[in-house]
Amino acid sequence: DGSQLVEINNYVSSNQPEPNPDMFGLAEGRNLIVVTLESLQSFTINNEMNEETITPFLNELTEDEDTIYFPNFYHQTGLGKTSDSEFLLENSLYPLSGGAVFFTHSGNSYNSMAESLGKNGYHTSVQHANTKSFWNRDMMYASLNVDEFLDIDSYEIGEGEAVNWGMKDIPFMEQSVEHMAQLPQPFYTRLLTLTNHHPFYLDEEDKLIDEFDSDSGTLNRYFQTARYLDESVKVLFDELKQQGLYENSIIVMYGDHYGISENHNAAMEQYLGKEITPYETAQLQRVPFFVHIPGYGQGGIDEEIGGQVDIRPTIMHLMGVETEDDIQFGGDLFSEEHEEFVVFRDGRFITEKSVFAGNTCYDRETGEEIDGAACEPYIEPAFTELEYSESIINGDLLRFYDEDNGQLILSEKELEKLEKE
Ligand code: GP9
Ligand code: MN
Repeated sequence: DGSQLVEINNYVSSNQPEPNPDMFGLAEGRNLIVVTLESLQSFTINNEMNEETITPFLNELTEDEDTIYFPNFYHQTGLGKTSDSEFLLENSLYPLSGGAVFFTHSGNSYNSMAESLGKNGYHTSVQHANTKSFWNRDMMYASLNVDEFLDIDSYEIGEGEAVNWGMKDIPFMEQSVEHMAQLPQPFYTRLLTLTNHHPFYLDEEDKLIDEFDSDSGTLNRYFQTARYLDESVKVLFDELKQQGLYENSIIVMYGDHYGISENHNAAMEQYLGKEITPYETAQLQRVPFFVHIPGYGQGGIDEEIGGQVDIRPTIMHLMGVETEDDIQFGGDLFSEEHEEFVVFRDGRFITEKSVFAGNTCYDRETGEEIDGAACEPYIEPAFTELEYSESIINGDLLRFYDEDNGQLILSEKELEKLEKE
């Protein structure tokens, strides 16, 4: 019942880092464009495959003065894959350990970023060229208070414009920007890409680099589809400029989850030129996170360690929206007080000094096994985070919370019960 929320609320409120005053409100009033970079892992960024650059446009952004790039950023998804990443970013809650929360708890009350920005005068939408019921998105988006879902019916897929799972990312970006030109402003829109998805097939004309040469066709092709995704991001930026939407927007991009599973470890070892230990597997869960603010001028590489649960507070503060009364598990990555502690959905975790994976404690920088004492103090907190988040979802506890004034909504009986405790 609602009284469970008291303890959780105390826990999350005491862990909220203060916004960084230099970043708070920097993008206030601008359009917010969030791009999900399907299956993109950070090892592709600023890296080569047989002397070919994998992500030339994103690489440029890592050195761009209007962009902040986070190389130590991890996905925290479970079985719900893309949908889990959406859940993390909208709610700053962890997804579930079993099953996709988009399917199991689409009727819950949430306090999503879409809802909150909606209350701040934003039109909110998601754009994705797939059927609306995939991952139960149509149901979940209603609960997340997304105003409009531009699904496959909003796209014109011409001859040769589909491959693999559906519409190719380049025409998808072009048409999504056309949609944006029609949206009421300011808007918050999320674009979900699709081409860089297993099994990573492409038409000949879209192969901008060669395949890799391992025994895994999956990994070999992955480099090509990642290269194509990168090209589509360049198209997005170009189209936004052409439509006059660029200057007054900010563009946030993140990788949703791994593309290359552990089934391809032998091929990955060949590519990386090192053995894949549980430490390396955990480090391979890094996904790119970019915040691009036209005109910012002070960008660079931010080594802060964070995860998808941190996206919501980070963005909300940039948009000038306070989140101190929100029940969220992440923290603003720009805050001086942000804690470097990333919990994976399966209980592995990363701290400033250590990586805990395969029940072993590793030095985060060197990957050497170290004394378990370095990880020990974090095992219980990692569990608590996941457990509290899970209780919120399973008990639909946010229906007992009024986020507008930060008050718990408890019945007489629940209040009595609390007094007795
Ligand atoms: C499907 C797309 C891919 O609409 O989001 O889903 P995934 O398999 O990556 O979760
Ligand atoms: Mn995905």
